[in-house]
Amino acid sequence: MTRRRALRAGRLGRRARSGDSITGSESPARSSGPPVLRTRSGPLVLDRVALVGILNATPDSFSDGGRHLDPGRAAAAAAEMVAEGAAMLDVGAESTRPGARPVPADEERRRLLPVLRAVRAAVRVPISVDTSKATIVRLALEEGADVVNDVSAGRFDPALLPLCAEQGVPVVLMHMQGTPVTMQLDPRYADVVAEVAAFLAERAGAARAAGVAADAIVVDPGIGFGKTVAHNCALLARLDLVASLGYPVLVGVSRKGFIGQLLGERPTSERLLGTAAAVALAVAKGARLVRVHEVGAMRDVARVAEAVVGA
Ligand code: HH2
Repeated sequence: MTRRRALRAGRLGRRARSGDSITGSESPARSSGPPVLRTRSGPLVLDRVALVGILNATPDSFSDGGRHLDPGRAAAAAAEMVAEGAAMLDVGAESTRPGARPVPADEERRRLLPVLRAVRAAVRVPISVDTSKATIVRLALEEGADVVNDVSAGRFDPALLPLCAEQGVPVVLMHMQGTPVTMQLDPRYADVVAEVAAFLAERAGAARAAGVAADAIVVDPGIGFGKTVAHNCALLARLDLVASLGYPVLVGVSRKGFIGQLLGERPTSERLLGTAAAVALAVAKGARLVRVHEVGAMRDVARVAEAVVGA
């Protein structure tokens, strides 16, 4: 981290501890009422927590790898998730689990497009495409995707944010330290929450400088992306600092490694209740979108958590 970024992160950390927000002049001007993501498939009104169902068209994703490579099976899973309450689906074709190597664009396209086509035909809710490549974004938008979900927040491909601006589509900007190959080797922060918030403020600024509208930006602390168990817990505990940036916050905790580690090396198939705890706490601290595998179960969790928050 540069000295300037470290100083800024330190300032953010101090302000967070003193309870102030970090929005200031950089925050998006927001009219009254809930945030709304305007997508080609209609508005996604975030007056309630939106459940984002995960569909990975990959052979190797850490949890659902291989299950949705077949377009017919992916479409059936998509329809089921929507019936269970998914407000959006996130379709990806490149695993970003720790240690995963980048997938060439040709391979990503070959996996993604048939699945995306089938899913688009099966559901009407907005679909986000989980990719860091502008060429894939362009093709996915032609196949009916509505939102871009970039785990690199526009850093891996400089053409991605200008393309989102040109196409007028919302974009999810996620924090990651390093790359999927390196990120879990030795993640370090002086103050993880302040540094992640400062990074997201900077990337939101980059998106706006590229022409993306303020109300088309979603930020995400990137749970599990270059973070230890303690870092992930700190981010969930102080997620309100990220929310205070003024953009809707998306959180992806579903079945992730830190839950397995907290529960004594539980396999991914046995992390449902751990995921539920993390989703409830994320909602309590301001998450407006939660990216999950088990939509029906997490809908119940989110509904109860938001009722308590709003009481
Ligand atoms: N997590 C994963 C992938 N994409 N996108 C956002 N915005 N936030 C996340 O937390 C996030 C994400 C990793 O989970 P998964 O897709 O289930 O696995 P894999 O990367 O192995 O495909």
